[in-house]
Amino acid sequence: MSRPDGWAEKSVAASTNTKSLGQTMSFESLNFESLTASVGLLKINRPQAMNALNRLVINELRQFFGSLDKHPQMRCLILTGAGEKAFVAGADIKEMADYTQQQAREMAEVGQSLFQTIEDCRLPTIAAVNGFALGGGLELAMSCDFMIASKTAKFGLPEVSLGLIPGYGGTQRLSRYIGKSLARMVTLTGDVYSAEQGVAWGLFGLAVDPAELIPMCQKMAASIASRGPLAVGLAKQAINSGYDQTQSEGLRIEADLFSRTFVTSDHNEGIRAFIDRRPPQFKGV
Ligand code: CO8
Repeated sequence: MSRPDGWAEKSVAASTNTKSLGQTMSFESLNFESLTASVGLLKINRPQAMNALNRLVINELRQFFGSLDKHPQMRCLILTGAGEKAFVAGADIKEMADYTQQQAREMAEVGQSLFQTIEDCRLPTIAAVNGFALGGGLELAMSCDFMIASKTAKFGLPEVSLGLIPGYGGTQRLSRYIGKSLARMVTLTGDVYSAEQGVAWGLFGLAVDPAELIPMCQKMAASIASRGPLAVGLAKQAINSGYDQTQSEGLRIEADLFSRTFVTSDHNEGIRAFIDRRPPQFKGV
């Protein structure tokens, strides 16, 4: 696929700053830190622009998620926004201002492909929604495995107020989270809604005090990281692969993936540890 102007140049510039995961990662628009050996925290870091997704951010996220296979020690990633006010306030409106139809299509496809990679990747991801999650920001959060919000967070798909429609998957993923009627209400009004409302609709798993957001996500990430990593990956795959299928096809997928756990050493270890009344030592094999 050809890229909009400037895409390749940005890609090269960002890659020169990249160090390997697990060490300090250095991107221009992202901050990565290892909270523990197995849990990472990734921040979108453009607080002066409410962490809006410009080409650089999209490109660095592509690099970040593209390099995960080399880092099997990471078992869960928390994704959040830098600063107090925003998770991500959408795609960068100023950058989009002069797009042609062709560029708009290409940018939408690049972002959609990235968000699909996040949804499909082996690494469980938690969106810690710490403030405004609007437009592309909500679309990014929805590509994570689940979302935990600060009680002060706000969300919405305000694209229609700009004369646009969502382009990073919002018209498809929101209805899968909250149902078609509510998704149409959020999308067609373009209004901004509270975190509490998001919990009531099942969009966010929980809404917690702002100071508790990262600790809560870290606690959940620690639970995930302590489980059999192959089983966690296969469970995610079973839910995602079966979701848009008929139930009988979903059950076939589940039986297939369930049976695959029986050729892993981890399943022996998990069952043996239960019988021996000790914590399991999973190795991911
Ligand atoms: N893009 C670029 N800059 C932004 C964005 C954004 N999405 N959001 C905020 N900023 C900038 C502001 O322009 C401002 O910069 P400056 O100080 O240089 O003027 C700075 O961030 C601070 O913002 P505000 O002063 O507006 O802060 P407030 O606290 O008053 O308001 C809001 C915060 C409510 C979040 C407000 O900034 C806002 O409404 N932002 C826009 C939200 C929005 O409409 N998002 C949807 C964007 S469209 C989209 O996401 C489409 C996705 C699919 C794209 C596919 C192809 C590209």
